[in-house]
Amino acid sequence: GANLKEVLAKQVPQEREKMMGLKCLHGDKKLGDIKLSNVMGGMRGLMLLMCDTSYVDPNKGIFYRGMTLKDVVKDLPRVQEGSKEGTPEGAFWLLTTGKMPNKGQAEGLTKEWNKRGNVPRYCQRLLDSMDQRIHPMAQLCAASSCLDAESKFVKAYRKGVKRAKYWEYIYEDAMDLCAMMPPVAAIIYCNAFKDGAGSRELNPKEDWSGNFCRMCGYKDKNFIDLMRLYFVLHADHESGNVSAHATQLVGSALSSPYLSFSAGMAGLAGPLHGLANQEVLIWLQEMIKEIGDDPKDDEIITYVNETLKGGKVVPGYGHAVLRQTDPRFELQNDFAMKNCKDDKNVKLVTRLWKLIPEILKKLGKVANPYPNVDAHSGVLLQHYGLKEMQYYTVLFGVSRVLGVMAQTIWARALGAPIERPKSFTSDFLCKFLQDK
Ligand code: FCX
Repeated sequence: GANLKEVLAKQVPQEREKMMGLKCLHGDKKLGDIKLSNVMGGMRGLMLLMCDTSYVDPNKGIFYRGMTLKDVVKDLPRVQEGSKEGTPEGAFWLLTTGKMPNKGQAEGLTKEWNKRGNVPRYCQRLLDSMDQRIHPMAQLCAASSCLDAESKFVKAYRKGVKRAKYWEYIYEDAMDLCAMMPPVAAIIYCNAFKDGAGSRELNPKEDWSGNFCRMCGYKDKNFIDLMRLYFVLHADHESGNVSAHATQLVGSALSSPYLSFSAGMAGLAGPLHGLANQEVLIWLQEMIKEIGDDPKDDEIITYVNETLKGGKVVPGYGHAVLRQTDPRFELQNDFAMKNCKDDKNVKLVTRLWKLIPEILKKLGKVANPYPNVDAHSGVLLQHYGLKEMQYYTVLFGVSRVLGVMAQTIWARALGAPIERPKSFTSDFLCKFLQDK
């Protein structure tokens, strides 16, 4: 079928049955032990969540529905004439259905989003009224939460729709939100950096990424391909990372997808999560200011050590789950090698990749000394002229909507309950553990 909702409607009963079976068969079995150090350590390492859209292998990186990102990037249908990269719309199809779309299916989604993507006037007015001291990520949160007024789920819920049908309305909201994301993000960009100039109309002949780039004032075909790749790579990373988990947590209260996405974006805005791509570039530029854009290895090593001595982390390095170079870093590096390998910053990033892990290893405490997704994206964006780094996390958010909405559709389809872990006072835990 060419229609995503029809495909999902067939899968939902099968998946519900599968989940019921799983619970009946294994519901009482243990998944592990909880130590106090887990509880005090951000719940690392515990088998706590179920997520079918993607899985992070510590060494091989992220899998979308069982496929490595390298295969996803290779196999996604090329929809737009002349484009060398597959579309994020196709990645959304894959994340929701579990199957790689054919060209017609991917194209169908592009067309549908072009129809759904008009941003209501009140949301445009809200964005236009924003003081420019408000960070673009805070603007994105405000825009997506005000769009709650569009929610078809909220209306259906008020009318008393049956629980088994929730997902159908959540699906509509998720599709609308995905569709509106490029124009919302483009308005934020143009207001912040182009004095509000720029088109706010979607062109039905262009895809999601093409429309976004044009609305922001970018026409270079290679740049649009970079954005297609970028949006595919940043879409999903399991459900335990801060942005995905915040989205799921808030969604579990049956808040609309607009509100739960806004919560997710508030998390993405943090410096240890999505803001790292901005931090990487600031750090890189400060380094260049101090030691030039063609420094010797020694100078780089000294600079990195100074960052560490200052009690700061090296942005773009390390990961809570990954224990190898992030394939999302490598795929961006492949793109750079094909399209702009002589760019000075690109060369510097490649050199840092060789030097920084050795320095971090020597600290003896960094679980993953290798680069993550954020170590590369900034220099590529700079190369194509998108230099406003305060904006970079918004790009991450535009992409992340795909993964977290795919997860949200399934969470409601499978009736995931409201999340409510129990907490205890430290005194209680102290007493409780004394006798163990
Ligand atoms: N530079 C310096 N020290 C680092 C480090 C880095 N890049 N990464 C980890 N460490 C330190 C930690 O600060 C911690 O030190 P402490 O015990 O003195 O507090 C120690 O190593 C152990 O931390 P670790 O278990 O390796 O890492 P965590 O799971 O706690 O944290 C993040 C993971 C990603 C938060 C951490 O590596 C970091 O701060 N990296 C830099 C910021 C960054 O790039 N974030 C983006 C991550 C990702 F891609 C995303 O979510 O968007």
